[in-house]
This record gives sequence, C-alpha cells and structure tokens, in this order.
Amino acid sequence: MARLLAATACIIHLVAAQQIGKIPETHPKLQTWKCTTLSGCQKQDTSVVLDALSHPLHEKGNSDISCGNWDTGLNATLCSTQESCAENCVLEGTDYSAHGVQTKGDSLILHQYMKTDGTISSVSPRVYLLDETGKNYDMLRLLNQEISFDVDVSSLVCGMNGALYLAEMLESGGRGKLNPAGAQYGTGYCDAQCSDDPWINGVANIDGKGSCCSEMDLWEANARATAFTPHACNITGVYECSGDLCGSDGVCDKSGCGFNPYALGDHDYYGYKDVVDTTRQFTVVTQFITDDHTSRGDLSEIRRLYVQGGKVIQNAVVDVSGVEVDSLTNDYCETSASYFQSMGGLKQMGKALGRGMVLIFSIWNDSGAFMNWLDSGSAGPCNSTEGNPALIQAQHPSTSVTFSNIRWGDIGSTFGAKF
Ligand SMILES: *[C@@H]1O[C@H](CO)[C@@H](O)[C@H](O)[C@H]1NC(C)=O
Ligand SMILES: *[C@@H]1O[C@H](CO)[C@@H](O)[C@H](O)[C@H]1NC(C)=O
Ligand SMILES: *[C@@H]1O[C@H](CO)[C@@H](O)[C@H](O)[C@H]1NC(C)=O
Ligand SMILES: CC(=O)N[C@H]1CO[C@H](CO)[C@@H](O)[C@@H]1O
Repeated sequence: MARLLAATACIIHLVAAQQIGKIPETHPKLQTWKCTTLSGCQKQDTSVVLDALSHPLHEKGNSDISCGNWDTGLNATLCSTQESCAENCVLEGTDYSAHGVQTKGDSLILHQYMKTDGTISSVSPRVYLLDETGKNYDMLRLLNQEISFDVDVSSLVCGMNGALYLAEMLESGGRGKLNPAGAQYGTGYCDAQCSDDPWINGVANIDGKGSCCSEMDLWEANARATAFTPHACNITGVYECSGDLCGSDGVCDKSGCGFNPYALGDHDYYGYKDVVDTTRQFTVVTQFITDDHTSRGDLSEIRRLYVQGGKVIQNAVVDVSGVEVDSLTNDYCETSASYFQSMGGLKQMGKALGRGMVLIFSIWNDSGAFMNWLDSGSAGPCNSTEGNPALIQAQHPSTSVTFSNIRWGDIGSTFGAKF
C-alpha cells in the first residue's frame, strides 16, 4: 500500500514538472572495475550519459520550439520562472553516436567532429559515468585510493583537449520536483569555473547564477602536452554563486595547482616518441595519498605514474626553486598556487574526494585561446596559432580520444593486476 501511494504521488508530481519525452534514452554501456588489495578487481556494469544540454529540450507538444541551449540560453517566454519552465518543457532521449560518443566493452571513444551528408559539425561531447542502476551517477570516493585508465591521445593534435576529471556533482543530478529526469538525462553539471549554464541541477537558471563545485582534473591532454590539476572550493556539493562569489576571488580556485612536466622544465618527457610515447596507448595512474595512509586522514600528496609496454614509468622529476619535485604536495602548491592554498589546498580537495565525486569524460577545443595554456609557449611545444579550431576542423576532422580499462580502488591495486 505504501508503495502504491508512493507511485501515485509520483505521477501527480510529474504533471507539474519538466517532463520526460517519448524518445527513449539508451545509455551506452561502459564496463569499469573496482579493485581492492585483498580481492583484486571486480567488473561493474556501468554506463555513460551525455550532459542534459546535449538532449533535445523542447516545448511540450511542439518539438520544433526549443526551451534553450548552451548558445542561446533559456527561452524567456517558456522559462519566465523555474516552475513555468519545468511545466512547459520536455526533455527527450538523445542519439549518442550523432554526438560523437561510442563505447565497446570497457572502451569509450569521443569525437570532436561529426560528418553528416558531407557537412562537418562540431559536437564536443561531455559524458558522465552512471552507476549500475543507470539512474544515478557513480560516486567515486578516492581519498587514500587510486584511479587508473588507458588512453589513446595519438590523434589529439595541438589545440585539442581530451579530458578525464571529477566534479562534486550530486549523485541524483539534482532530481526533484522541478527536475524529475535527474542523472538519467545528464543534469547537474558543475565545476570550479562556476559557469552560468542555462540549467543548474536541472532547474532553469533564471537569474544567471554560476554552478560551482570542487573539481579534480585527472587528465587534460593532447598528444603534445598534459596536465593534472586539483581545484579546491570552500563549499560542499553544488553551490549557486552570484556576483563576486562567481569571480576570481569567489568560492572556487579557478586556476588550480597544476602539474605539467613541460611547463616545469622537462621538455622530453611527454610527447611523440618521448619517455611517455603519445603515438601509442598508455596507462595513467593517479594516487591520492593521505597523511596517515587511511581514508580518515588529510590529502597530503597527489602522485602520478604511467605504464606503457608493460613498464611502469615514474613521473617526471622537475626542479622547483632548487627542490626536486615529482608530485603535488603542500610545499609545491605553496610555491606555485597561492589561491589554491587560500581555498584550503590539498586538504580541502581531499574532503571532496572523500565525500564522493562524479567521473566526467570530454573532448573540446578552444576558439578563444587555442588551448595555449595547455600546450604552447612555456606550457608546451605547439605554436600559438596551430590550436585554432578552424585549422583543426579543416586538417584533422577525425581527431578523437579513447579512454578504456578504467579501474579504481586501493593504492597499488589497479594497475599491477594486469601484468
Ligand atoms: C520561445 O518560445 C516561444 C513560445 O513557444 C516561441 O514563440 C519562440 O519562438 C521561442 N524562441 C526561440 C528562440 O526558440
Ligand atoms: C569562501 O571564500 C569566499 C571568498 O574568499 C568568502 O567570501 C566565503 O565566505 C568563503 N566561504 C566559506 C564557507 O568559507
Ligand atoms: C604553426 O604551426 C603550423 C603547423 O605546423 C604552421 O603551419 C604555422 O606556419 C606555424 N605558425 C607559426 C607562426 O610558426
Ligand atoms: C568551445 C569552443 O571553442 N568550441 C569550438 C570548437 O571548434 C568549432 C569549430 O571547429 C567552433 O565552432 C567551436 O566554437
């Protein structure tokens, strides 16, 4: 009886909320593994979901009228209030391959461009890992743990970015009265840049707020350059900022405490035929070490290893103010990232990793700055103009990234298992 009541309440609920349309949503399956030192790795039947804004969102009863998107923002007529937007708008299932997303077994490939009838369009997909139920995001709790994955960046030319990162989104994607769809339709994105997306947690963002949360960039890279970067925020979960709190002195550290071997002086470590050879696939391992080596401790170090051709490759060792550095520590962030420190530094990042974060995969380009911050000038070997998306689209329209073999668990348990 209690169940029946709950079901009825749910139906009444839907009548007054942004509705789920008739086009079915089918999540591409992506196997992942959870590992422990004692029992090895256990396969998980997980899947991915595209961001809500890559789903058709239209007026109820009229699929030609859009309720808004990234470029146009909200349709002000249909979405004058959060409630009217929820009532007037319908969210539909989406076509993953048309958005450049394909999976096979434990492997995910993301394409920047799609060619349809001879015309190339930029799709730039961003997808989130769902748990085995397919209803909620998989929450990764990585304090005193590690995560590893294989990556093929060989076709990611200068100016491209294939990214794998974590953000402290809500497990349900913010499912609720005004957002019945939730994580199943990819709602609830946030990151440390606090951008003013048209929807926050699936609810119309009427007054242009920013959607902020802690972010851990495990991997931002192309074939020429790579960086890993924690971004701490002094808030928990998703925070809707306004005014100054969305800006550079706000609640999140937008620049982060990053490690890019080229920027730190080692120009022969990462690239075509370098120590980590980006013409071939390799494994990336990231370890979140705490001061007492338990998950109750404070995050004190983020370590990086690579595995290629069966060999473990230690991270680049660089000189920072006369000290040899091969990982992110409090001392390193103190010398290079004062704003990260003011937001609480590694300890604060560790709290978010302990609470649980959502795994995000994306491929993107950068019309504004040609990704120079990652791969050009002091950051990498690319020249300042070759990352222009117009050039990439003309010369490398099939640029893509493949992530596979994603495993997380106890320190040392995720990559030894394969050999
Ligand atoms: C917004 O919705 C109204 C009402 O259906 C419609 O007339 C208008 O064309 C829409 N605007 C856009 C930009 O789609
Ligand atoms: C976070 O930092 C901002 C800006 O420095 C400050 O205004 C705010 O009060 C801080 N919030 C918390 C919860 O510490
Ligand atoms: C930058 O690199 C591209 C591709 O190698 C080349 O065509 C271009 O002339 C270079 N530009 C400059 C200013 O060196
Ligand atoms: C975010 C961004 O700058 N995306 C650009 C990717 O490249 C296409 C052209 O190839 C641009 O139209 C997008 O703006």
